[in-house]
Amino acid sequence: MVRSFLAIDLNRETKNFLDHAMGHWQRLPCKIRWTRVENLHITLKFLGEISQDTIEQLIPVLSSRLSGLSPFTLTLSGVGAFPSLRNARILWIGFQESKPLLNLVKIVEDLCAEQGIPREARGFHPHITVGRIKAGRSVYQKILPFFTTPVPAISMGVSKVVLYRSDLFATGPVYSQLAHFPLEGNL
Ligand code: 2AM
Repeated sequence: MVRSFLAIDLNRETKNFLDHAMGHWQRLPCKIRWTRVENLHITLKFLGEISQDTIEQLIPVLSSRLSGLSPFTLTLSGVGAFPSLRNARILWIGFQESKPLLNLVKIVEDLCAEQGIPREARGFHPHITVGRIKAGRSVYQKILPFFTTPVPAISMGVSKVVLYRSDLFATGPVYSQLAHFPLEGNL
């Protein structure tokens, strides 16, 4: 079984901004595991542990459907936390609303469901996870500078979706690319 997920990679400008910002946030007085720069991404769909057979069936289906979609642009917007600011566990950077992104997620969910992969029960909220709080509850006050960080409206073109394998280690996950699906159509 392979733990895997579908994601959008970030452009250099976005990674540079986040790298710089995480350098500041690292000084916050709270135990937080910050995401390694090479691991930063937007998750489209967490596939969970799926079989090699499922992966082999999914790749051509995604490839043919996604190749018909057009590339689009995403723009960074704001910071936030899951499940809520007051009870922050996951720290993230968000995006401006994007219809093409929601359309892409719907298509991905439908295609994955056809292959027997359960649909995401929670609503889709596009984000980049930048940190995971490892100790402490109600750390809102301690990490206030995170929530007040100005986020520049950096835009990035999205012209492919990537299928990643995720291997978990004590030092953190290692992601490796299994396939990528260019968006090269006009839908
Ligand atoms: P994230 O996008 O909020 O960081 C690989 O594990 C990616 O899949 C992570 O980036 C993670 O969330 C996302 N993901 C979604 N649901 C998950 C789950 N139930 N367990 C682990 N990761 C999940």
